[in-house]
Amino acid sequence: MSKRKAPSDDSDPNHDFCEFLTELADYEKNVVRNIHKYNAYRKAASTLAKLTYRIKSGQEARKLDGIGDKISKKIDEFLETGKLRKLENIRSDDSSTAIKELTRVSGIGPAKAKELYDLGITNINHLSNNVDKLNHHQKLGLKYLDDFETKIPRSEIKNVEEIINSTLSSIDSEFKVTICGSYRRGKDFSGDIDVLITHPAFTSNESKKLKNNKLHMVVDVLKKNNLITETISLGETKFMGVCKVGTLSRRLDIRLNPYDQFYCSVLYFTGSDIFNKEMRDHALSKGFTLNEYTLRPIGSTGVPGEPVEVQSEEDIFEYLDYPYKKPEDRNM
Ligand code: 8GT
Ligand code: MN
Ligand code: MN
Repeated sequence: MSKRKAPSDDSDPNHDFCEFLTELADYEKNVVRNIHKYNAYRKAASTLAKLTYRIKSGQEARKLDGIGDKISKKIDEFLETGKLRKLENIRSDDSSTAIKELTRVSGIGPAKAKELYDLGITNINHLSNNVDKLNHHQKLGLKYLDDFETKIPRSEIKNVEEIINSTLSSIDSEFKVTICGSYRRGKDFSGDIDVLITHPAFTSNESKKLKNNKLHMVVDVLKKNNLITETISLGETKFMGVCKVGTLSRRLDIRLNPYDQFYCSVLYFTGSDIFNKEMRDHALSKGFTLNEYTLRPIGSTGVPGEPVEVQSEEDIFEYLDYPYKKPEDRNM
């Protein structure tokens, strides 16, 4: 999993710091379940990842956005000793190790992992003998663990995109399909496939019944076509499941969002999650609330008003006085 690079690598001069910060972030998310600390470590890693020069001391790092006293001390410790005591302790702790392993399974979050650990289940092998403790999603996560941990090359996602496009256009030429997530951000490899679908006949002010039928219809036709092989969950607007075009099974997410809310949806679903969080925080500082559907001004009473009209992703940035970032510049 970890692709180690020498710290001197020109393209990524602070890679080793980012690596330990990411490991600490995952520990905070999965074991401690402190989402604030998780965000703080991720933010610091993202700041360091953007630098084109090597950080020489904690003091130097301290001047950067999102790096405080504690993280700058860790950078010093790492520079002086080549490791971190905190990480050494985490790595040698049984419950941390077990929770880290169990959360590899799609559908097993930190709380479920802790529950399993408390039942004495400490590794994947144990888990395979205790599938009765798992729900439908978690069972599929275990079944396809190896496949889901294998990154998906762009070419394969492009293939899926073409299959979905041609399948949907053969039933209704007005479907609009956009592959979002890390693929839209230009990554060479992705963890899953995130598909956003809209249709002009499905807008935010119409009855729920129609959208219900539409996503079910989409999933049905993609199943008949043998693209979708498993369903994890299927709601009115959200499908989670599994698809297969090559030799491996892949996690597939589909969203069906209203046509008039396409640009907020595509922004949200493109991510990254850290980028989304920064943009939402920025929106709040400008007196707006931004979500997967709309951008709304917050009035003096604190109640969000009517959504502003948005004709492009750029419009959203412009409303917020936020310098436009192309999808490939949202990898943080
Ligand atoms: P990946 O290559 O690991 O899949 O990277 P990704 O494509 O950036 O991550 P993702 O987890 O597939 O999320 C893509 C976007 O979908 C995120 O930016 C986020 O806003 C949105 N998203 C959802 N549901 C969820 C969810 O349950 N977890 C996460 N992490 N993101 C979600 O729509
Ligand atoms: Mn994704
Ligand atoms: Mn996803």
